[in-house]
Amino acid sequence: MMNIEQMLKNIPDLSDKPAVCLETTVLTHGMPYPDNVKCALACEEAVREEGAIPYTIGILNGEIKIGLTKEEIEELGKNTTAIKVSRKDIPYCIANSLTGSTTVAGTMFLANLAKIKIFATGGIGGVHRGFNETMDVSSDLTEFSKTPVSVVCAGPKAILDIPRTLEYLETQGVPVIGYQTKKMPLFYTRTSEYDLDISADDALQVAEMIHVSDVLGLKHGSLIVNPIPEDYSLDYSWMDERIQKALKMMEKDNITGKKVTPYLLDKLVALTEGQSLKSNVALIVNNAKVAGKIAYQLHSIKK
Ligand code: PSU
Ligand code: MN
Repeated sequence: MMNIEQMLKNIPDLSDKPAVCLETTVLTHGMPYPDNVKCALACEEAVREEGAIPYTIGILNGEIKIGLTKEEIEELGKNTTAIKVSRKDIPYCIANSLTGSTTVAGTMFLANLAKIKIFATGGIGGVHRGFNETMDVSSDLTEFSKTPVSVVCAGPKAILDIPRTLEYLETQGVPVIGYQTKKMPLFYTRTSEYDLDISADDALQVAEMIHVSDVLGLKHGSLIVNPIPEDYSLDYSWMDERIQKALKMMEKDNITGKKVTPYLLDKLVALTEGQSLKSNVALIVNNAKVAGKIAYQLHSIKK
C-alpha cells in the first residue's frame, strides 16, 4: 500500500478554480466500450467549452487520481476488472492497491478532498423499486447530506422508485433544484408528474444557492436536475415496459447489492436496441455542459 498521509498531501486544493469533477463508475460499469470512453472525453470537452476545468476521478492501483489523463480514461474504459467504488469501498481499494472506478458517492467524497464543488453525471443512485423487500437505497443519497459537492444529473435513474427517492432527499435536507424546469426529469424522459419545490432559470441562480449554502456552512450537496435534450427524450411508458422486463430478468438471475445498477443498465441497452445508450450519452454530455456553466458562475461569485 502507498503512504496514505503522503497521498492526501498530494491532493490539490482546487477551491480557487472553476472545477467540475466527473465520475468513473459510469465509464466502467454503466456503458460498453468504446462509447464509454467517447462519452467521458466528450464530457470533459463540454466542461472546457463553458470556461471550466474537468477533473475525472478514479483510483488507479490504490492511488487517488483527481483528474485522469486522456490515456488513463482510455485504459480505465477498457478495464473489465476495475471495482465499483462507493464510499464504503474506498479504504479497501486503496489499502489493497486496487484499481477502482468511483460512483457518485465515492466521487463526491474524493472531490471534496480537493475542494471541488461541482460534479456532473448521468443519473444518481436512489431508492430502488421493491425497497420494502430489499431495503436497497444507494449510498449516493446519504452522501448528499455529508459532503458539500453539488451534482448535476438528469434525474434519478428511471429504474428507481422516484417518489421515495425524493422523500429520502427531503428528509436528508438536500435541495433538489430543477434546472429550467419545475417538474422532476426522469433520466431517459424529460418530464414527469412530480413537482419540484425549487427551480432555477439559469446557472447563475444555481451558483448563488450553492454559494449561500457554503457560506452558511450547511455542509450538504445540492442535486441539480437537468432534463435530457428533447431529441433524445424517450417515451415514458415505452421505457417503463422495458424496465419492468429488466427487473424480472434481474430477479430470475438473483442479482443483488452493487451489481443491481450495472445489470439493469446493461439489459436496457439490449431491450431498447441501443436507444437507452444513445440517450444516456446525450444526457451526460448535456449535464457536463450545465455543470461547466455553474462552476464558471460560482468561481465568478467567489472572486
Ligand atoms: N448513472 C448512469 N450510469 C451509471 C451510474 C449512474 O447513467 O452507471 C452509476 C453511478 O456511478 C451511481 C451508481 O453512483 O451507478 C449507483 O450505484 P448504486 O445504485 O449501486 O449505488
Ligand atoms: Mn444498492
